[in-house]
Parts: sequence; structure tokens; C-alpha cells
Amino acid sequence: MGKLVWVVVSICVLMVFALALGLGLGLGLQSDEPDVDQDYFLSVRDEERIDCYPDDEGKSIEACEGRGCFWKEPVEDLAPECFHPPTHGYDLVSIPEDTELGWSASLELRERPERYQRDVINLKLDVEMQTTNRMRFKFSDADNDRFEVPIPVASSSSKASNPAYNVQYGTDPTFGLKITRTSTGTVVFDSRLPGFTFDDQFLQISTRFPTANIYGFGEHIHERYRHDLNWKTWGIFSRDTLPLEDRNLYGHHPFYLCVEKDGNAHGLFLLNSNAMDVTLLPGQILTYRVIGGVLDFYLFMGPSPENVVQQYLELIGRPVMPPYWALGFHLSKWDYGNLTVMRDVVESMRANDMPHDVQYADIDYMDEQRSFTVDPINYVGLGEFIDDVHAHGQRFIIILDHTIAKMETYEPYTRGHELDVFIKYNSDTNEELIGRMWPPGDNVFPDYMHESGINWWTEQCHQFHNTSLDFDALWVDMNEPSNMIDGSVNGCGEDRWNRPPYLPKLYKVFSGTLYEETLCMDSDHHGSTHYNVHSLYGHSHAKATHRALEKIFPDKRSFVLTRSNFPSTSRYAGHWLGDNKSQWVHMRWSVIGMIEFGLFGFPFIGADICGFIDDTTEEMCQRWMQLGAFYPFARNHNARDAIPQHPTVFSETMTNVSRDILLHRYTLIPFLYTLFYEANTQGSTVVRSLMHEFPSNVEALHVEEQFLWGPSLLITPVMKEADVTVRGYFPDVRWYSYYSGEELPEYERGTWVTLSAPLDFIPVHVRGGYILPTQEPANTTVYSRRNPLGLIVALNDEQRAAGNLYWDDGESRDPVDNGAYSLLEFTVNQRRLSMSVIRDSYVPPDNLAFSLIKVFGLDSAPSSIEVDSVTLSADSYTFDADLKVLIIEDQTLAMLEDHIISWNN
Ligand code: MIG
Repeated sequence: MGKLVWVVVSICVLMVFALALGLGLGLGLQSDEPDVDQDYFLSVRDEERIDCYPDDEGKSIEACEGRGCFWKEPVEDLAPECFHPPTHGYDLVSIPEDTELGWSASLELRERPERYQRDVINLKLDVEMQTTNRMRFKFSDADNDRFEVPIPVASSSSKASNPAYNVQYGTDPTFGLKITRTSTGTVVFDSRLPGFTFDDQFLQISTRFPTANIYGFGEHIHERYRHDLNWKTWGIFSRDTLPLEDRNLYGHHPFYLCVEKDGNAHGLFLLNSNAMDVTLLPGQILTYRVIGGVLDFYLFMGPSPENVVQQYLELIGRPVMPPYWALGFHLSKWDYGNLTVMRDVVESMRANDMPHDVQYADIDYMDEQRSFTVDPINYVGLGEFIDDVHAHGQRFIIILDHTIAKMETYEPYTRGHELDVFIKYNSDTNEELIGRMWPPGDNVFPDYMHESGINWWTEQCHQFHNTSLDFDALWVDMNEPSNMIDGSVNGCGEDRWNRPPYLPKLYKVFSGTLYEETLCMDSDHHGSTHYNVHSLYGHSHAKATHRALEKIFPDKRSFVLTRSNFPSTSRYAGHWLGDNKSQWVHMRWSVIGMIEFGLFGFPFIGADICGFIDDTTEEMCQRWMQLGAFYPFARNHNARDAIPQHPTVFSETMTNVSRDILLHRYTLIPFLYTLFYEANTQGSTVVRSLMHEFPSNVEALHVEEQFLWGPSLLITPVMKEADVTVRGYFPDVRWYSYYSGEELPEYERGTWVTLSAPLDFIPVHVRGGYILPTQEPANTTVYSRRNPLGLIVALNDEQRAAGNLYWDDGESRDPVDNGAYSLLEFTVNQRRLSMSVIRDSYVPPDNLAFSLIKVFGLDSAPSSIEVDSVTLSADSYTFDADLKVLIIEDQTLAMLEDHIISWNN
């Protein structure tokens, strides 16, 4: 309560001050201003300059001064010559008014030369204290409606009574918000910086970070996980392009996470789908430049990084629970050429006992690459082959593209035309926009945002499943949306959508247009302009596909794999990192990409194992199979012209190494599945970085070549050619080899360690204090799910550990909502392992029981062991005194009963 009063008081004091200032201006005391500006001009550090001329063309002293900005050669190379004076911004015009959730204020543009066009004069700021850890602040046009992102987000019905944040503002020289963490006083958001702009097609706001520990923004290849603040600019706008440095890629994620100096973390999400770029300044400043919509921000106070992600997903929606089989190994290639080759590959996998749950068909299965058709020559018999795949406990996924060939003899087109589902050239015409895609000739673009388009797509998928191919899930590609020509076959009009006054720093806008290899920006989606909804196309496609699969499989979970994505797409789909190359550096980038997608709330993520484009080498592919065995989404996928790279095509050694590591993956799937349950119900991350678990450890803040499954399984992959050792950082807790239970020596805790990693080995460690459920593996999850279970118990310094297991039938729909699952909890305390059934609503059919219990890090040899009060005979366990590992084997501890295992000194 005391704090609340303080906030109110401080706001009032500021308001009085603001009003005085406002009055002062009104009375013509503007003569103060040049001094403010002059002082700033003389004192501002290069690394804090807010760029006033980010445009690619036309920069000159005159043009700069024409915008009312300063020009001065910087000492620091990358700093802008042209920068905003501090008086560029908005003024508070009246005392903020209380609202149900916070307060709202009116702002007015401080007079200055126009930077682009159509300045919005009057702004409204709404501050909502939505929950203890989440607040929203939104700047919008006070007089006119503007585009807002049409995805549902959580709201709040009452103001937080004890918020973790404290909102203030300043008015000197212009309006800015300042938000601090209540408990520490750390400033987490501070827009009291020059250059706040709200033009119709150019919105700019800057904020100051409390530290340089910034993570996130996407989708990009980031060569560093923790951002480089050296004037790096990142475009955000969904785009079909090769995942190379500095480009904006398939997804659109204006979200970052910041770790403060004491290890607390906060996150900031800008709910905006327009094209934008963000620039990170060495002065720990961030500038957003957005070309439409409103500035609708959500701040999450954590305080742990994991809490930040959970709060973000509480807002936008948590990820879908994948079916159990989707956690198996997936295999794919674009252009096997024909069914015989595909069948040979699948049979070679079987002949070599290689774990393999899912086989894919890429666009070459289609007749002239048209979705909902099958090549009548090269893929005759595909339907029967899918039956054979199913008979082996395996699954089959097909690709669908986003466009439809415009042909009067092609039902998907004629039906879609009849239902009016295709995007139009613009809102004035009824003419379908025509572009080019894989199917030869004219292609049209379904509007997946509109109900009629969703229904049409559902109908097409359903019909194709019932009449042609018995697929188990769908992979949707190219939905950025990609177009093989710029805009349309007719080009695009010269209007403000196609030629916005400011072009963000995006990849593929060389021609000065936004529509390169996508649709015209003025094209019409049943009332929405492509300019605004471009980055939502893939999201809508994924959501519509999810809907279609619900229709096809009313009782079963299926899944969608989508290339383009937006915040909350993971409610419907998983994502892969796109068209990487068979190059070592792409392995490294995949780790950063994967942990970043964790921050974005996409746990079902992975890169194409062994690389998509170009030829892999056996060594690279072997290392990549080892790494990929720990991608949550583990798929080896290969491009059209690249040499085959399925794991049985190389030497026998390679085959054996791949099989071994995949069997380890399958051993751990019960643990992985449990992590997905936590993601689905609590918004937890599945793969996460060490920063996430050890935010107060300065070393952990920049580890980007290792990753964790949940809090407890640390993977340290080799990602360089010919290396047989690998360096990894091990925070100061106990770590055990996952394979042997050997503990990392005490003197190596909290240090960088060089680990031995011969070609057949990937280092994996279990963190002390955790218990991981396991299961004897098999070649598909259908069979592994029937095998005996196990536990890996890794003791911490206090000889304690804890863990859990989530279990359901692996594929029925909404198991959590329907309550059709079981949950077990494991704890070790005082030399006693308790296995407790928390919930037993799903009873597995195969008398599942725990057989193998491994305990790592026992402080002394047990003199006797009791299992459920019965003393074990000495031949049913072993204790390795050197390793301090206890192994209890051949037990039959029924899964849905409580058990106690105890050991005495
Ligand atoms: O223009 O369907 O990212 O995984 O194999 C290439 C063919 C189209 C791009 C996807 C890739 C897929 C490929 N597709």
C-alpha cells in the first residue's frame, strides 16, 4: 500500500511540473528550448545518438536539418551523423486520468518539421497494470482508429494491487515513460529519449536498457545469443530467404529478454505485425522503427528468465502439446525422385534398426507441385506405401504449399474461387492477385485469415485425406508468403503501401519495395491490407491447418509444422529453422536459433539435421545427428540437389553412432514429453540456455554453444570439423555424465572445461538435484512406450533430488483439459527415493513398471537397500565406489503405485 501511495504522489508531483512546463510553453517561454537542445548537442555521447536519418538514400546536412535534427560528425565510426534533438517528441497535455486498470494520458506533438508524412498530432497513452508481473502501455492515435493485430491476448479485469513494477513518467524536455522494478529500483524501461515519433507510417520510440544482457528478437540468424549492441540493426518482417547473417527470416518476433545486473530478468513484447527494424546502440539503448499499427507494449517482470517466458505465454497463449510420436526421429528429403527411392530409404532405416518414427513427402510427391494432388507416375502407390509405414508403427507427413494453381480443371481452385477465398489485387477490385509459385502458371493466394478461407482449406485437407493420402500430420511451407515474382504478375501500384516513406532495414528490399518475392502490399485480405497483415500470413495458415487437422482427426492430436510464424503460432504448430546449409557454422547457429525460439514460446523447434542446402560430409552429418538427437524437433531433411544424407547412407560406423544416439534420445523421450507438458500447461521452455537457469552467473550469460533440456540435462555438442574435444561451461553445481554417472570433478565446477569428445561421442551431463524419467528405447515410440521405465537420480550437494513424469496415451486430443493423464513425482531426501502418484487418470495398457534406477553421486556405499520395505539381495544392485553410482536393475515397480527405495550407510 505504501508503495502505491508513493507512485500516486510521484505521479502527481510530476504532473504539476508538467503542467507548469506546458503553461510555460503556452506563455511563449520557448526560448528555454534552444538551450536544452544546445546542451544536449554539446554533451550527448556518440553511442547514445538517436538516428534521425536511417534512410538509405538522401542523407545530407540539408536533409538532416530539414528534419529539425542535428548534424555532427561522430568520433565513433558507426554512430549517426544526423540525430534527434531532445525536444523531438510529445508533450503531456493534461493530468492523466485514472482508469480501471491504471491511467491514461493525452499527448500532443511538440511542433517540429515533419520527418515523413501525416504526423499524428494527438496520442493517447493507456497504462494498464494488468497483473503483478505484467503491465501494458499502449500509444495510439487519440482521434482515429488504426490497425491493431487481430490475435487474441489475455487481458485483466482488475488493477494489480501490488505490482512488481513502478510506472512514472518525465516531461522534460518531452514526455517519456520510466518503469522501475519495485523491489530493486532498477529502471527496466525508459523512453525519456529524443525522437519519439508517431507518423502514420513511421513510429519510432527508444528505450534505455539497464545492462547489455539483451536476448531475443527474431527471426534471424544471430551469430551471438547475447546481442551485439554495436549499432546492430535487425529487420523484423516475415520473409522467405536463406537463413544467413543479418537477414530477417520466416518469423516475426518483436520480443526481447533482458537480464539485469543482479540476475533478475524482464521481457518486453511489442504487439505489432507491421514491418519494423530495431537498432541496438552501444549506449544500451534500443530504437524501434515501425511502419504501421500502434505501439502496444507488454512488459513482463519475471523475475527469473523462465518466469518472463511464462508470463509472455500467459498473455499470448501456450504451446500445443505434440503427440508422443512427434518426439521421435523424423526423416525427409526434397526430391527423392520417386517412390522407389523413398521406399528404399525407409527400408534401409529398418534394416539397420534405426529409430525412425516419421517419414516425410516433400513437394515432389505432388503432380506438378500442386497441393492436393499426387504425381501419377513417380509416386504411384504412395497410398499403399503409407499403409506400410503405418503397419510398422511409423507415421507419415506430407507438405502442402500456400498457393493454389489457377486452373479451371483443378477443384481446389474452382471451389476456392466459388467461395471467394483468394486475395485480391486491392480493395477496389474483385480481381484475384496472381503470382508465381512451384505449380507452373498462374497461382492465387488463399486468405487464411478469413473464415471462408479457413473453411475451404479445412475442406480441401479433409477431402484429400479421405480420398488420397492417409497422412498423420501436415507440413506447411512458403507461407511468409513467398512469391517467385515481385508483388504479382502485374507488378504493384506506386502507392503508400508499396512504397512506404520509410523502408525498414530488411533483407530483400533492394529495389526499394517491400513486396520483393511476396505480395503487393496493397493487396486485400477481405478488408485487411497486406501491408499490415503480411507477417500474419503464416500464422493464419498454421492456425487454419490446425483447424483442418482437428476436423480430420476429431479425437487425435496431430501436428502442424510451419515455416512462417508469429507470436502465439506455437499454440497450433511447431517450427523448423528453415533452409540452412550443410556447413559447420550452421550447426552453431541452430543452437542459438533454438534457444531463441524458446524465448518466443516455440518449444517444438529444430533445424534440418545434416543441413538442407549443399552436400554434407559424413563427419559433419555424424556430429549433426548427435546434436540433432537433442533438438526437440529432430528431423534430418535434405535439399533437392544435395547428396543423400539419411543416417544409414554412410559408413557402418556412422550408422552405429547415429543409432546409438537416437536410442539415447528415445530413452529420454519420457523426460522430454514431461517438459512439453510443462510448456503446455505453464509456458515453461523445453530447450533453454544456461543464462536461463543461472542468470546471476556472468559467465552463463553468454554461453551459446551448449543448451539444456529443462533445468537439468546439459548438451555440449562438437560443432567444428576434426575436433575431438569441446569446451563447455559448467556452473558451480554438481554435473554427472549422463552415460556413466561419472561426476565432473569439484575443481572444474564453475569453470570452462575441455571435454573429450571423439567422433562417436557427444557430451551430455545431468545436473545434480534432478531426477529424469527414462524408458528402454525401441525403433519407434509405439514400441518404446511399452518398455520398462527407469529413473536417473542425480544427487545435489545436499544429497537431494526431484523430478516428475507426465504420461498419457500419447495421442488423444487435449489430454490435460480432459484430465486423461497421470502424473508422478519423485523426490530424494534423507537417503529415500519416494515415487509418488499424484494423479492416475490415465492407465497405460502394458503394465508399465519401473525397472532400472540409477543413482549418481551417492556420498558413500550403501550397506543395504530396501525397495518398498523389502531388502534387496546383493545381486540385484551394484555400487561403483569410484564413480559413486548405484544401479538397481530388474525391478517391477508398477507405474501407478507409490514406491519407496531407501539406502542405508
Ligand atoms: O523453395 O518444398 O524450406 O524445407 O524442402 C523451396 C521444397 C521450397 C522450402 C522449404 C524446404 C522444402 C522446399 N521448400
